[in-house]
Amino acid sequence: MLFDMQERGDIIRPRAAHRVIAHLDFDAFFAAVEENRDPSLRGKPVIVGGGERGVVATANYVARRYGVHSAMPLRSARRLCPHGIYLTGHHGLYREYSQRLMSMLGDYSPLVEQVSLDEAYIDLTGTERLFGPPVQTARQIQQRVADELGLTISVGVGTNKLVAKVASDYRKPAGFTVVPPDMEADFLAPLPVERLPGVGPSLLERLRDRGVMTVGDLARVPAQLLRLSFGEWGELLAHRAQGEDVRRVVPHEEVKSISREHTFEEDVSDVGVLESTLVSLTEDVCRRLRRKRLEARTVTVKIRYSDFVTHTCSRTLSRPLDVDEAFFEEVLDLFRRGRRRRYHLRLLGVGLTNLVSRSWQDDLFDQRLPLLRELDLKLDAIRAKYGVDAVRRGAALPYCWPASSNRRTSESAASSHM
Ligand code: DCP
Ligand code: CA
Ligand code: CA
Repeated sequence: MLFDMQERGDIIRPRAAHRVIAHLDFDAFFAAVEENRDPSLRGKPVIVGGGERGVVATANYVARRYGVHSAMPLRSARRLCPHGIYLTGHHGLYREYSQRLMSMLGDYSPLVEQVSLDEAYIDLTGTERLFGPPVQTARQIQQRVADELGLTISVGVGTNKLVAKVASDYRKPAGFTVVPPDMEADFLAPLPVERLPGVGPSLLERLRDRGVMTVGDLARVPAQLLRLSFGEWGELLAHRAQGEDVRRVVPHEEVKSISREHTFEEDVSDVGVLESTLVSLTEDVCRRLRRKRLEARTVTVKIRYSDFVTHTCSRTLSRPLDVDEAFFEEVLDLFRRGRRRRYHLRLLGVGLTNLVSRSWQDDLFDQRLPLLRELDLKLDAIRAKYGVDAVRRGAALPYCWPASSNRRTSESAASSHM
């Protein structure tokens, strides 16, 4: 099989002309960690999910044979697999494994980009002199993960992120798929078009209406036509169908805090104005939190009175979150309790600290969170397109921002990468 090149570890030779990028993804991540924690689970169907009304976060491969899959209501899972072992999970432990993978990857290249708790890209271009052929290095990493973490990952290697990502999903679990240079389009062509990242259900439906089933079908549609149908995204799609992707592997700085403050042009005492300002500030920091794929546990409100006396008060949530709604109440409550003097206010600030990469395990705990997040992400998308003032929640309305000069944004970062 062309792309199943287990034995041809040297197939990608780094030349200046192309990059070597690997994408790594843990197999059945939460369930696999649970099996490590309790080896007696091995070989049995294991389902990690929460509460009686919750959904499946993941199922191990044994449980998947019964048709159990992520995001399925637990009730349906129990019907399909009544003798399965149902666990609510150990999220701190998942983070620990995730961090151990990331720090291991840091041994091989400074260009490591964590995409979610269980996956990352690593750019191995130019590492040949230190570690030998990059494909073999990717193989070694897979072996080290098995030896040191006791977990399997699936790995895809290619000349860009898109191809590496699709390749890591090509064979699972414990897959190792290499797409040689100039074979990108051939590799993708026979795959169902929804394997391309970014092709979700609604786009898929529109593509199918036009007879596009595989990536190859898509590659044959003139770019012009795709642009007409899907705008800028259509153009991108045309490139993706050819296996082209110029995105770089960008290591995240380890952001320590995200904050924003607002200095009033004239000191303010009106509670409506103060609270709507806090709502706007909260929306702003949460949007930046989501953009960085982070969640925060601690929220801080800063209050500066007209005489420059400044107070800050903080609260730490029982678990990290990233939805606006979760922080509104905390911020307003902190403000109401923290404002102890009768002076007018000169400045308000909202900050988030105790940041961790997001896991989005919320459905396990709270049925409302996915809906709130969907709303937040839609607002984020509208703001990215039309500007931050394009939409505002009612709560943020009574007060409109004046010129942006008196808003200050800050992010403090540590120098090390994740
Ligand atoms: N996850 C979740 N809810 C979802 C999807 C995923 O909580 N709807 C969590 C549980 C997974 C982890 O994120 O273990 C990683 O997600 P993946 O999509 O990579 O799925 P798995 O690692 O579980 O399985 P695979 O072997 O298919 O990668
Ligand atoms: Ca995975
Ligand atoms: Ca994943």
